[in-house]
Amino acid sequence: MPVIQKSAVTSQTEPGRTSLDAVIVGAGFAGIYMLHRLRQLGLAARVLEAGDGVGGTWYWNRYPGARCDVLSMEYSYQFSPELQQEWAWSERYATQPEILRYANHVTDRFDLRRDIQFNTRVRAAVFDDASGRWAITTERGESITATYCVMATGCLSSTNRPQFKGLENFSGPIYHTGDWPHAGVDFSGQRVGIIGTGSSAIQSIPLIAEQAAHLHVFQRTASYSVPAQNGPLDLDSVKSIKADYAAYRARNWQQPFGVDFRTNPESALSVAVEERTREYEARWHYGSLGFLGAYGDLLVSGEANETAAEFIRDKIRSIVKDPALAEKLVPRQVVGCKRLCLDSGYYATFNRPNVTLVDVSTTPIEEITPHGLRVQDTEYTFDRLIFATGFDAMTGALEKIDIRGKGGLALKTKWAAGPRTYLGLATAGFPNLFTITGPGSPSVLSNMLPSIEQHVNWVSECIDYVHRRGVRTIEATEDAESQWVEHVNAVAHTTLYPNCNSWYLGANIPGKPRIFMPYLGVPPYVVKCKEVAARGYEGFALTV
Ligand code: NA7
Repeated sequence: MPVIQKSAVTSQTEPGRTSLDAVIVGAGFAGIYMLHRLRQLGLAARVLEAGDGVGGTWYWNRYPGARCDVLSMEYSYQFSPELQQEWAWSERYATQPEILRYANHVTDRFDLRRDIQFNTRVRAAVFDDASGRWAITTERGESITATYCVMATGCLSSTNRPQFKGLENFSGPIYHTGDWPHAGVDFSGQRVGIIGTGSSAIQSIPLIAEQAAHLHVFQRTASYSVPAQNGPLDLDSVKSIKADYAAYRARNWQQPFGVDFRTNPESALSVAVEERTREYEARWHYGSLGFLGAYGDLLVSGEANETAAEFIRDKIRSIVKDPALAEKLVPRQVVGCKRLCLDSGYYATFNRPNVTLVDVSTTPIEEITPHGLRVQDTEYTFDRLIFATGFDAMTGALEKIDIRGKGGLALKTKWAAGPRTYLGLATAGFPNLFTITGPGSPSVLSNMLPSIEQHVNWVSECIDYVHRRGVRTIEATEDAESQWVEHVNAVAHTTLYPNCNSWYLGANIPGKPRIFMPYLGVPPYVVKCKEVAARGYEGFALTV
C-alpha cells in the first residue's frame, strides 16, 4: 500500500477549532480500524465517540446473554495475521464481554486510543462549499474541520423506544437492551416485564427468568429461533482454522452472506421429505444461522420456505409443554425474512412457572401504568420494565446527526423517502463523506466484521487515490446512485425479504419509509466495489 507523501500535522487554526485530515465518527469496530488505516496513510485523523470506551454495539448492548450470532472464529479482524493468530476465543459464539475485551485489545495493540476522543457526541457535520471541507461540531461545543468525514456510526446503534402512553408514570426503573447499565442489573426477587421478542429478548429472557421472581413477556410477533448449541470452542477445529486462516476466510467470503453457512444451492423442493427433514435436523443440531443455508431457495420460494418454517414450528411444539402456549410462540411469517435468532434455552423457558407470555399482536399495549402496563382491561404488574424493542436500524444513527452537504442540503431531507447511496459507501451531494456499512451495502446481511474491513479498506484506498492526485472532492454521481438504489431494490424483490415487517425494511419504526436497506449478495458486491475502484472510481465525480 503506497503511503501519501504529505506531512500529517494536526493544526490548531484558532482557539476551540481543530483542523484535521479526517474525522471518524464512532469507535466501534469500523471506527477503530478506519483510524488505523488512515494513520498508515500518514493522515491526521481523530475518532469522536459518544461512549467512554471503544466497541460500539458491544459497548452499549450489555444485557444478560448478549452474544454474537456469528461464530467467534469468523467474527474478528483479518487485517493482521499476528492478531488473528494470537487472539483466543473461548466459546463457539462469543459473549459481549469477550468481544468488548477484543475491541479493547485491538485498540491498545495498535496504539489507537490516543486518537480517540471519548464522551463526545457529534451534533452536526456540515460541508463548506467554499473550502471543500467538513465542519464537525460536538455536543461539547467543539468544532473540528476535516477534509474527509467517515461515518462509522453502526447499523444497530440508535435505539427504538416506542412512546407508549403513560411511560413517564412508571414507578420503577426502565431499561433498554441496547443501552444497558454498565454495572449490570440484579433481577433477584423482582417482578419484571419485557417488551419485545426479537434477538435481544431471546438471548436475555432465559437468564432473566432464572433470576426474577416473575417475568412477563409481551410478544407482538413470535420469532423463529434455532439453538446456538453454544459451548467451549473445540481446540482441534481452532487449530485447523488457524493453520490456514486466510483460506477459511476466503472460502466463507464466497458464500452469499459472506459467512460459513455451507449454503446448498439445491431446491428444498427437489428432495424427498425424509432427506429434507434429516438436513434440517442436522443443521438444528449444528446450531447456526446457516440453518437457512440448507437449501438455495429458502429465501426465494414461499413453498420451500414453508418446509423450513414448519420444521421449526414442530420443534417449538415439541419443546413447549402447554400446547396452547406453544401455538402462541409459533411464528406464522416467512422464516428468515425477519432475522432468524440463535438461542440458548429460549422456548423451554416458557415451561417455567415464573414466566408468562402475553400476546399483544391483536390487542396492543395500551398504556404504561405506575406499576406495570395495561392490555385491554388487564393490568400486568411488575417492578422493572425492559424494552427489548430494537433499533432504528441502518439510518437512525446517521439521521440523528445534522449532516449537511453541498448547498446546505440535509441528509435527512435527502433521505426522506428512504436512504439513497452509491454502494452504501457514499451519497450524492455529500462530497468526501463516507459511510461504513451504510444502507445499500451487505452490512447486516453479511458477517459484519469482514464487511467493515472491506469497506474500511475501500475507503482508505479511495482516500489515498484522491489525496495523491490532489483531488479536492470525490462525490457519488446522481446517476450512479439512482442505478444502485434501483439495483438493491430489484435484487431484494427477487427474494422473500420484502414480505414481512422487518427492521431491514424500516418497518419497525412508525413513519419510516419502507425500503429494503441491506444489499443482498456479498460476492457480487465485492466484485462491484473492486471494479469501481479499478476504473478510477467510476460513478464518482472527482474535482481538483
Ligand atoms: P428486534 O429484532 O427489532 O426486536 C424488537 C422486538 O420488539 C420485536 O419483537 C418487536 O415486535 C418488539 N416491539 C417493537 N416495538 C413494539 C411495540 N410498540 N409493542 C410491542 N412490541 C414491540 O430488536 P433486537 O434488539 O431484538 O435485535 C436487533 C438485532 O440485533 C438482531 O436482529 C441481531 O442482528 C442483533 P415486532 O417484531 O416488530 O412485531
